[in-house]
Amino acid sequence: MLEFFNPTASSYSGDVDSLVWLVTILVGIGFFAAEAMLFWLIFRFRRRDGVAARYVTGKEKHLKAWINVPHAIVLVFDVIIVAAAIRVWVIIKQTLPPADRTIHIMSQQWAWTFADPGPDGVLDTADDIRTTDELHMEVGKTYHFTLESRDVVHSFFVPAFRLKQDAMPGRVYTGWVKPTRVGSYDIACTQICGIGHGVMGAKLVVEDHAEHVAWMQEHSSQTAVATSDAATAAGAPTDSATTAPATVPATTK
Ligand SMILES: [Cu+2]
Repeated sequence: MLEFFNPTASSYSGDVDSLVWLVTILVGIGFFAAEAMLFWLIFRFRRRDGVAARYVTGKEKHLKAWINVPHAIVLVFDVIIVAAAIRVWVIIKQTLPPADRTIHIMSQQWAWTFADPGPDGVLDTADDIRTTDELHMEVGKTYHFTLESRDVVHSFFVPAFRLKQDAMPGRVYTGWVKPTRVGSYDIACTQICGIGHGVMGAKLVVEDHAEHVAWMQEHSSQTAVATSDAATAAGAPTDSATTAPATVPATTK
């Protein structure tokens, strides 16, 4: 059903959804049990002629079960939720499966700049493809990403991947994702980062192998030409993706 509201497009998006369902079901059981008990007690101890109200402290031994049993149930639910959450946390944030490709993501007020390694599969080479506010990925490939911020705290959020990672200036984050469904998805910034925060969105295009190769060939040649032009004009070697995304020569927006 979560799929209905938000498509799932990564290898671990189903794990995140399962966790949301688990929390919803366990909290739902607790909610309905507590409400049912509340209404039953209201009915059971309603005012009746000839029955005097009693003051109950809860300290009586036979009444302590009303405190201890719900506590024990909530504790068991908590343990289940925490164990399931740790499992998903480890999958997404604490493991790094071998990468097919590595991309670089730079956030800044108020745009995303992406560097794809291009046909040679190696970042910081002449055929890198730099794009602004548009990221292309190949379905079924495992990607590592390095994420940075040039100015303030941003947060890289891809709802369809169920992936969110803050970007703090001065730190380089490494994460991974494996797109599993072809399509066009949203990328958003989810840390309020200034007046342009609301428009700091980008487009994610997950495409099959043939489409991705075509995209790479088209854009890596543009990048290579633009980069060599810029280098010739400046009389200097080109900067790397990680240190100078401001010199982004090609935009596919
Ligand atoms: Cu931002």
